[in-house]
This record gives sequence, C-alpha cells and structure tokens, in this order.
Amino acid sequence: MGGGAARRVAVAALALAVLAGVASAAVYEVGDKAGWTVMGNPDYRLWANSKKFHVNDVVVFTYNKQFHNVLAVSKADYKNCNASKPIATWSTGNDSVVLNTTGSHYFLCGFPGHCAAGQKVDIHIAASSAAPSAAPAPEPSAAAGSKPSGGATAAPAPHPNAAPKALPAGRSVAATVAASLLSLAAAVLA
Ligand SMILES: [Cu+2]
Repeated sequence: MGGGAARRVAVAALALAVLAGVASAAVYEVGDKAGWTVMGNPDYRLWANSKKFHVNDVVVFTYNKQFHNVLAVSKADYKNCNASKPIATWSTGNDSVVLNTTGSHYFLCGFPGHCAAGQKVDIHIAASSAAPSAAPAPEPSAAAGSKPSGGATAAPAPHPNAAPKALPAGRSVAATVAASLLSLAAAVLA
C-alpha cells in the first residue's frame, strides 16, 4: 500500500468529519410559515416543543419591523413580559440568532401588548445535546458507517444580523455544503 492511498483515505475521513459538523447545525424559522407575529396567535410554545434544538442551531425571526422586534430576555422578564432590560435586541425584520449555549433562550416582542398576547418563545437546548469539545478523528471505516449524532463540532457563529436572506429554513444550506463536500471526496477518491 503506497502513501497515496493512505492520503486519500485521510482526506475522505476529513471530509466526512466536516460534513458531520456542518449537517448538524440546523436553521429554524420561528413560527414556521406564520413567522414572528401576533396575527393569528401562533402558538410558539407548541412550535418550540416540536423541535429538538442543538447548540449552534440558528433560529430566524421574520417579521414586519414596523410592528415587531426581538428581545432576548431573562427567565423572569420572559415570565412577566418585561421588555425594559433586554439582554440583546434585534430589529431588522429578518434576524438570525445562533443558539450557542445549552439551557433556555428566552425571546419576546418588545412592542406593547405583544408579549402578553403570546409573542414570546422559550427555546430550550438540553444539556445532553451540547457539542463535544473535541471529537477524535474516527477510523475511516467507522466514519463511513456512523451517522452524524446530535453534537456539532464548533462552527464559527455567524453574526446575528449577517446575511439573513442567505439562511432559508430547514437544512438546505447544510445540505448544499454537504453535497459539495461529498463530490469533493468522490473526486479525490477517483
Ligand atoms: Cu410584536
């Protein structure tokens, strides 16, 4: 066996490792098609409970910025709909927020009455879904047979307001990157 074969295997393993990391950072549209609103009273608790969030997932708030905004708040302020001391504020109408820690992430709309009307969401990331700090490089055979697990390797977090339009809901960005990585690996192995 020459060095070339070993190198090709190494490159393929690297591609798979990157693929696993990219594929597990999901992008979710808050409220799905309804977006971030009080119109139609979307049930954001139901929405959040229908997902399984992981560290480094991205939630996108889409709304009319004349009528809404997004405030990250403490648990107490979330409960009381207190918008007076937010931890962070977004107001572009299309805001991508990276969930970079485990635990609960509390958001509400700061416009008068909106939080009380239900425009608030508690996005919880279970501790067990924390990203591993350093994943050891797997054997090529093991890598080929294993599925990406819930944990993501740390990906650089985009700026909250960076290129929101480039982030559609779902995993299509990850899928696109995954596809190009797979063709790269195939080309190297050919
Ligand atoms: Cu609002």
